[in-house]
This record gives sequence, C-alpha cells and structure tokens, in this order.
Amino acid sequence: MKPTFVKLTILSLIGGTFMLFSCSLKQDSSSAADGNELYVKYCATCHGTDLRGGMSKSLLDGVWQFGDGRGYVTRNIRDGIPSLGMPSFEKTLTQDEIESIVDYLYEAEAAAGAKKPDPPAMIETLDYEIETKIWADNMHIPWAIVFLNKDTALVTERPGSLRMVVGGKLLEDPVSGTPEVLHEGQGGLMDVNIDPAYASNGWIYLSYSHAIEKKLVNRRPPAMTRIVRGRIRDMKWTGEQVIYEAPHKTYRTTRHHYGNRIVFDKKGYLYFSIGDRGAQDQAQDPSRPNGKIHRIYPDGSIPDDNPFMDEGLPTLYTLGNRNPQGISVHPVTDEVWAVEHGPLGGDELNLIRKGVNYGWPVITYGKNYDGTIITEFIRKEGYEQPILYWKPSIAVCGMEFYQGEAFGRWGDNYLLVCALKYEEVRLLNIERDRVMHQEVILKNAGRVRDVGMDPEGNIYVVVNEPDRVIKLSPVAER
Ligand SMILES: [Ca+2]
Repeated sequence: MKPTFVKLTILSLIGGTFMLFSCSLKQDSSSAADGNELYVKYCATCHGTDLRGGMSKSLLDGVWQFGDGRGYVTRNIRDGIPSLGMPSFEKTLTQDEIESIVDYLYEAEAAAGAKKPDPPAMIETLDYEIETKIWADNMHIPWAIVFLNKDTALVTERPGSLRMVVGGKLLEDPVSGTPEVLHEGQGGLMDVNIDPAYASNGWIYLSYSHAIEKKLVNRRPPAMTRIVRGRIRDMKWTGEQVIYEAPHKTYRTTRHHYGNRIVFDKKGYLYFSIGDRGAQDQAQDPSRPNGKIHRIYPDGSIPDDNPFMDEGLPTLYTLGNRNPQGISVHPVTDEVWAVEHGPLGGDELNLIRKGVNYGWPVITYGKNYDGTIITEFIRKEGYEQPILYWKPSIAVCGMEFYQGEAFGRWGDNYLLVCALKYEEVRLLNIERDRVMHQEVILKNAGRVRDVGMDPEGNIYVVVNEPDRVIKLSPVAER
C-alpha cells in the first residue's frame, strides 16, 4: 500500500497536473468494495486500474517506498506528500473513505500474494561488490543488534524478547527473565549494547519503555524510557541493576518517540536518548527527561560536570532533540553523533556536544505531517544547526560508524545510517564535521531499524517486514 503515495508523487513530478481530486465525493459507507470504487475514481489514473502501475510502479510488488502499514498509508493519502507534490485528500475524502481505500489495497495485495522481496544476492557500491545473506529470519519486530564476540550476537525484539544468535543460528528460546516492557505503539524492548569492558565484566545494557503501573481502570499507564544492565548466564538474565529511571511524574501516556539508543565513549561515559514522547515543547524544558540526550556513567551514577545540573535534571547532556534513535561514537575522535526523526522534511544528523540546544521545536527544517508550519525559524541564535538534514524525511533510525577490516577501504570516516520508511541503508563519508558524500548501499529489503558489525567488520542490517537480519560481506573491491 505504501506505493500509493510514491507513485502519485512520481507522477506529479513527471506529468505535472493532478486530476485526482477534482471533485469531492461524500459517501457514508466504508467497505473495501467502496474502496475499490474510490480507487478507480481517484487513484487508478496513476496507479493503474489493476494496481499494477500505470504511469508509476505496481502497488502489488510488496515495495512500499513511503512506509508499509495502514497508519502510513492512511496518513499519506490524507495528508499527501507536499514536498514531492502528492496532494492531500483530506478535503476530498472522508476518513472512512480513505480507510476503505486502504482496506481495498490490503485485500488486493493479499489476493496477489504480495510478499516482501528478498534482498538481491549481490549489490554493488562505489567501493565494493557485496554479497547479501539472510542471516536470521522469522523474527518478531527485531530492533537492535550487538555482537558479544565473533560467534555470538544479541538481537532485541520489540515485543520484549532478547534473542541470541550463535554460530549463525538463531536460538529458538529467548533469554529468560528480561524486564517486562510496555509493548504499545512505538514502545517495547529497544536497544541492546555491551559494556566497553564486557570481556571482563559481562555487563549487557537494555533500554525499553517502562510503565509505572500495569493496569489502571480506564486509563493508560504512563510510560518512559528506562535502562537496565544485567548479565546472561545459561540463557537467563541475572543480576539486573536499574541504571536510569526517569522521575515518575515525568512519565507520559503517549506511546511514541521513546528515542532509546545507548552508546559508550572511550572516556567512560554512557549516552542515551529519549525522544520528545509527543510533547514537543518539553524538549526545551530542562526539568523533563524527554527530547534530550543524557550522559551518565555505566553504573548509573551521574558525572558532576553535567551541563544542566543547576537548572534541571542532572543526567541531561543536550536539549531540543525530537526523537534520536541513532547514536554512534566516532572511532577516532571519540565524538558523539546522533540522527533524529524530524517532522516532515526535518530528519537531522547532529554532532552532539555538551550543553548544546539542538533546537526542536524552536527551529526545524520540517513541517507538520499535514503540511502546516511548526515554526517559521530554520535557524536562530542559541540553537545549533544540524550537520545534515534530509528533505524529504527518510525516517532515520539506527546508525553506526563503520569499524572493521572487512570493508577496510572505508577507513574510519564512514557512517552507516538506517532509513525506516525509505527502507535504506545509507553510507555517509564524513570529514571532520562535514558530510562529503552519501550513497544508498541497500534498498527495499525491509524497514531498516538498526545496523551492526561483527568483530571482523561484516555488516548486519536489522529489518522489519520482513522481520529478519541481513548480513553484508564484501566479495571484491571495485
Ligand atoms: Ca535540530
């Protein structure tokens, strides 16, 4: 269903005029049959009467450029994609009518047996011919990956399971005894990382959405990002310690923008992110944990020179970060870099420095998803500019500076960035604080959540729909 928009969009760029919303139609029914009629009337010109493409690509090929899932499809029809020229149908179609079109698209896709394509066996980048391999399959919303050693990796699944892959084989049973997570909306079990001294101390860190109370009558339990560490013994999570828990009065009943990435630098700090939790103005409020990047020590204690000690929460390191889901530490400079999901057209790459305000929502290159303005400012004194922003938004998620021998030609200045919605892995060449080059190295193999490396430097891409991990290994230099 996602291609609906894509195709309209492409069409609009090529063909110019849209004929699709020339009259308004009011119906009060909402079945897929009605959706079929509406599709023919409003969508078929671009997408083909048989959904297999007209002036644009097929809607039945399993590839969804702008997001797979009813939420994405409904939103994209309703709001359009203004930056690419696809109109909003909000004034033309009722919500029921849009949903009936979505019903029709899903039924048609199911009937066509549409299936997400496997990645191509070989891909070519500027520097390498790369072999792809489906390394772990049939997972359930995998979110993050980390290697414990060259044979063993941990992969989180958002519903709450910590899975282990040993010698290339996904073990059937998850690690038992991991924390109970609130798996609703974008929340659940999210990042996993290991202590820099893991080989000697065995600490493994998990981040997840934590609810204070499980069941409240007629009320959703408030939740917030929480971080714990523990060790794994005989597939059991043991010796758990809570490393970070926000003040409970700051927990929110929203279910999105948890942030959640955990990284370590060489100076001995642990950095983690919390998204704005859907309360954008709180990203500027130092008494709130959301919309920020935090810095603590790995045991949970707080550095006494953290920048907002006097005016707010002691763990805060930056302000004004919308939803940072990728953080990575540069292997040579030891600088912290982060990507954050912006609003429409406002995804950002930032170089994270102590005490800096990254602007959300006072400045942004993005707009609201309905095309309305968030702020008139893209820059303002006192608010840091991003190193790079993506317009349109690619929906940035995990990221990792490349480290390893396998793709040795890349050296120390290459950053892998995941795009959830665009289903891409991008490779960015960074010199000092500038992005010199950007290349898509994998596309349309699923929604990309995270990327990791084994100790030899092979790359592992965590994707959803299909829920799996794809291994990338170099075959030859080019
Ligand atoms: Ca910003």
